[in-house]
Amino acid sequence: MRNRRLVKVGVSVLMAGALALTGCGQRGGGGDEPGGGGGEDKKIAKIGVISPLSGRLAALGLGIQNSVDLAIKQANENNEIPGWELVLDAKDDEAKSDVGLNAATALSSDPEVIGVVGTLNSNVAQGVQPILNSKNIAMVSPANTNPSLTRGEKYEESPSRLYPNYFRTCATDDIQGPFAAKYLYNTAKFTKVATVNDKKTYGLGLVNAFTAAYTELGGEIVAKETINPEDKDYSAVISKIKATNPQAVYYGGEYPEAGPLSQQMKAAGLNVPLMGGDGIFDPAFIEQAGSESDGDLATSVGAPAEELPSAKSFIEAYEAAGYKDPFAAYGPYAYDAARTIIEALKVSLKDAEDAESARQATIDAIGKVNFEGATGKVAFDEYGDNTTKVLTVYKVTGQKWEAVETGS
Ligand code: ABU
Repeated sequence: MRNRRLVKVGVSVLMAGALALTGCGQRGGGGDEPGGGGGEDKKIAKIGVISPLSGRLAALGLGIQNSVDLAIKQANENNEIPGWELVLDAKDDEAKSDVGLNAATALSSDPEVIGVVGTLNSNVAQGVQPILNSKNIAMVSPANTNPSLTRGEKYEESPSRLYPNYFRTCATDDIQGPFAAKYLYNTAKFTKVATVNDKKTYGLGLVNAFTAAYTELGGEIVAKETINPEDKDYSAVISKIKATNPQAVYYGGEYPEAGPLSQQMKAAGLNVPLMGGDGIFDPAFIEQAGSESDGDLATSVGAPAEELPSAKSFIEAYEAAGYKDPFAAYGPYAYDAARTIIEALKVSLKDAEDAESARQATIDAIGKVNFEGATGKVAFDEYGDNTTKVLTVYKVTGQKWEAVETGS
């Protein structure tokens, strides 16, 4: 007999949900504790999250967790899946591949888990994808931007879908890199750029995509350097770059390294903008880069949430819920990733006996979703990529990220 758990959902769960919305509750999804007194019996379906909830990228990962939590609570309160209670099961991957593997293994061993939102990091996703795929658990990432995750290593010449369970709501680096290249070459009129990457899946892939587009436009890459993420002193790399007189440095990696790199560049007299991708788009970059970071640049996924009519209700609900951490770069995309799974569950759980038996139907239904999310229209192509691809260039202005150009 399949593992099937019923909870009684009544007045007390609604109160727990309300408490959680005010930030007083720890448990996601409105709680699965038996409610008191005569409520409806409900079956459980869990939506997992795998993202950095502690460590170097927690500022981004917590925004993902909270945004999924919000989507789940709203779905429960609106009884969007009659007869079912959705429950959040969030796991911390610490932005590390091995920890992500353990998180995926734990979630995939739980028969109540039907879908997972995550991961943040493309290199962590590479390990998580096959584990969840082997159990037919849908995985929807709000933040993995490396193109190979959906279309394989040869994503340009012969794209081929690797894992049928994998989808993502964000745009990808084969668009993000060229978007940055066009900004630096066409808009900023820079013809000489140095690149630095952290040798990881995301950072290296992003720099490669940038380089191809920038040289195609006519720009020159005057230096190609790498750093080790654990390094703290970038003086050797900066000396080499400085000798080539670049007009900007394009960095592939994340803010914990990009911030100090920018700060050390300026301190060493290399007073040119550092530009990076969505991995550096967080206030923590500016805090670490310091007062000389005005003029630094980043691209990030989507249009600025504050300017999107579609994101208005998400932002209002997020603020009303009182989460301690901001929704950050990927919050609206994580909310839409959770909404993607919930939309699919409306179909797959309708006549299902339990969550485990509805996993494949959930993957099938995700492939067919088409709805207006916080970030705009959400629907997936044959590889699992979102058909809506929007990016924005941001510039540090007065020690704040300010949007300067949005395009698709
Ligand atoms: N997209 C930026 C950070 C996450 C990643 O590794 O793709």
